[in-house]
Amino acid sequence: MSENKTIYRMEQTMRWFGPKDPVSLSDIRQAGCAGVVTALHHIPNGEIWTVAEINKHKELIEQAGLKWDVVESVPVHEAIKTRSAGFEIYIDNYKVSLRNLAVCGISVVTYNFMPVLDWTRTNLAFELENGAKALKFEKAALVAFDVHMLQRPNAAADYSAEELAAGRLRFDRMPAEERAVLQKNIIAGLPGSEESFSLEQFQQALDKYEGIDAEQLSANLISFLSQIIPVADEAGVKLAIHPDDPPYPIFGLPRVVSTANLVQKLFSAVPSLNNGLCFCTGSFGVREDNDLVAMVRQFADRIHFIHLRSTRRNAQGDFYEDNHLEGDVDMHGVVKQILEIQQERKVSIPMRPDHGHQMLDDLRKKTNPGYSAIGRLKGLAELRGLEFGLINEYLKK
Ligand code: CS2
Ligand code: MN
Repeated sequence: MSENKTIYRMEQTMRWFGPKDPVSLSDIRQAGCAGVVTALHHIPNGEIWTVAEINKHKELIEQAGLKWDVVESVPVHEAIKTRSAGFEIYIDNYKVSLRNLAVCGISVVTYNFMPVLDWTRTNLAFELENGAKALKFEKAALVAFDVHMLQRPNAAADYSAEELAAGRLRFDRMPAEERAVLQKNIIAGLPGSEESFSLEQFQQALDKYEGIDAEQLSANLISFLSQIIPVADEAGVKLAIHPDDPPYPIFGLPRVVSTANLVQKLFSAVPSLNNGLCFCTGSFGVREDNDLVAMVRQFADRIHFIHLRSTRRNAQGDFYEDNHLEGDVDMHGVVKQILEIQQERKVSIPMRPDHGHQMLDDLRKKTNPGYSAIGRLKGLAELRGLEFGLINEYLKK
C-alpha cells in the first residue's frame, strides 16, 4: 500500500462528566484526546435538551481546545421502556433533543435500554495484586443483596442451589458496614446513571416490569426505534445503543441487548444505518459465547462509537475489570478488526477507554468509580500503542 494513502485511526476520546468532574478538560487534552464524550447530566431524565443548553456545554469544551464527539447518553425514560403512562411525551421530547443536538453539530448519540439500572457492580474498590483498585461484579454478593437485603419476592427461583448457598454464606459473614456499602454500590447510581434508589424505591421500580418479559421489552425498544430513527435520518444523527452490563438478566429483569442475535434483531427490524451500536468490549466480553471479533465484522456498518476495556471472569459468574490489553477480551483481534472496518468505511470511529483502574495519586483522591484520570490514561496509552503497532504492520504490506 502506498505511503500517502489516508489511514483512518480511531478517534481518541474520554468521557467528561461536566464542570464538576474531578478530571478536567485540560487533563483530557493532555491525555492525547482530540474530543470528549459527554452529556447534559443536569437535565432531568425525559426533559428536552434545548439548543441553548447544548451550546453552553459545547462552548466549554471548545474553549478548552476540544470537540464534543459523542453524546453519552441521552437517557431513555423508564416510561418508554415499560410503555407506561406518558411514554408518548417522552418519545416526543427525545425526538426534539435529537434534532437540537443536530442543529448544534453533534451527530453521534449513545443510549441504553437497560431496565431500572444502568451498569451494575458489587465492589467499586476491588484491590488488585499490584495495589490498584478495579470494579468487580461478584455473584455471591449480588445474591446476598437480592435474596437477603432486598428480599425480592421469588428471587430464590432465579438462582441455583449452589448460588443460593454461596449468597447465604456471603450475607451471614458480611459486617453491617459492608452491607451498607454493597447496597450503595448496586442501587445508589454509578457515574453516568440517571437514577438512584432506596431499597423500597428499587423494589417499586422492579415491580413496574411485572408482566414485561424479554420479548415485550424488545418490542418496546423496536417501537421506540421505529419512531426515533426516522428523525435521526432526517437530522443526520447516528444512534448507538450500548449493550447490557452485565449482559444477562439480573433482579429478574429482562435484557434485550446482550448478544449478537439480540442486536441483529433490532437492526433487522429498523434497517437504517443510523440505527447503530456502541461497541462496548467490556460489556459484551463478559459472555464467553460472544465472539467479539466476529461481532465487529457483523456490525461493521453500524458501529458508531467504541468502548474498549477488558474483563476477567471465573466459573462462579464473577468478573472484574482487568488491564485494557489483558483479561478475556481479545483486544488485539478487536482493534485489528476495527481498523479494517474503518479503512473500508473511510471513517475514524470515536473510541474511549471505558473505565480504568484507580491507581497512583488517584488512590488518595476522590474519583468517580471507573473514571479516574490515571487509570484511563494508562488504558488509552496502551490502546494507542496497540493501534500504532497494527498500523505500522499494515503499512508495510
Ligand atoms: C457505563 C455506562 O460501561 C459503561 O459504558 O459507563 O454508563 C454507559 O455509558 C451507559 O450505559 C450508556 O448509555
Ligand atoms: Mn461501556
